[in-house]
Amino acid sequence: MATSETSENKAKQTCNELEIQEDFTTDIHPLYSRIDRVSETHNTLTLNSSRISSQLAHLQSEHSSLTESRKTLQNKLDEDTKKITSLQQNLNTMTKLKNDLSSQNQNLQQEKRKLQSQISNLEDNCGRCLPNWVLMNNTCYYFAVSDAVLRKSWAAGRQECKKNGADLLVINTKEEQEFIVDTLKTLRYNLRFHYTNGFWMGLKDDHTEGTWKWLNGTNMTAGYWMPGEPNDDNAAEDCAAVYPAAHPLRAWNDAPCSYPLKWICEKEVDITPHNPQ
Ligand code: 2F8
Ligand code: CA
Repeated sequence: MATSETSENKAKQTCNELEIQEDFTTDIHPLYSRIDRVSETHNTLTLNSSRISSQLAHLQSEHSSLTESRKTLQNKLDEDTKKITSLQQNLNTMTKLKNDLSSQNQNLQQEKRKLQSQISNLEDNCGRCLPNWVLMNNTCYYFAVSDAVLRKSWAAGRQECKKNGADLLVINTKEEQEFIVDTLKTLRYNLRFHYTNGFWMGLKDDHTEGTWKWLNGTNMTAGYWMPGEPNDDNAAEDCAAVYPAAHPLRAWNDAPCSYPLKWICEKEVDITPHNPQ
């Protein structure tokens, strides 16, 4: 009996153990499976994290390299901008210099033409006229063309002529009129026509309006007036002036005697033999 009880107990114990094993497969095994999945996920995340870290390091390195490049380029840009500004300033200076030189060149060319004309006058005059005076048919003429000579009234212009033993211009012939206007135009080069660019002559109508008399007392017969002149503008124009007009035979105007203009003097050639030392 005792033996059979023992066998029965053993069988019961075996049954209990089997029941425990059955519980293990249903409760413990899923936990292990979850642990595996978590572990797998952990591994994946670790791998990703290390990849991201590596990419981040790469990007940081690229960023600092690009920042460095940007700094270098910015410095280069600043330097180039400075150079461009300096070149622009140089260009402006050079352009101004070029313009100044060009204007100086023009002035020198003009001066050269004047000097050449004076030399040829001197050569032609053979010393018979004063320097800067022009000889024509035994008469010396002075044209106050120089910019250094200020415009004056008719009376003051006449005084200047008298200082040199001359008087204001008297025109006796058509040829003399043409010579005067041509010479004016030659001497004044690019001088355009303007009422301020007139030259007083020795011709007035201050005694009787409309009766024009030369300084030598003769009445004017042939007049080379511009169209519409003389018009005694404002009833105040009693002195005559000649202008570098396009048409040499239409070149006179009457103007107020007090108006400031240039003037032309004339003087007979001194027939005393010239005896240079
Ligand atoms: O229009 C002709 C007129 O022009 C000028 O006056 C506006 C002249 N004046 C001087 O030369 C001072 C006039 O003489 C001339 O008739
Ligand atoms: Ca007039």
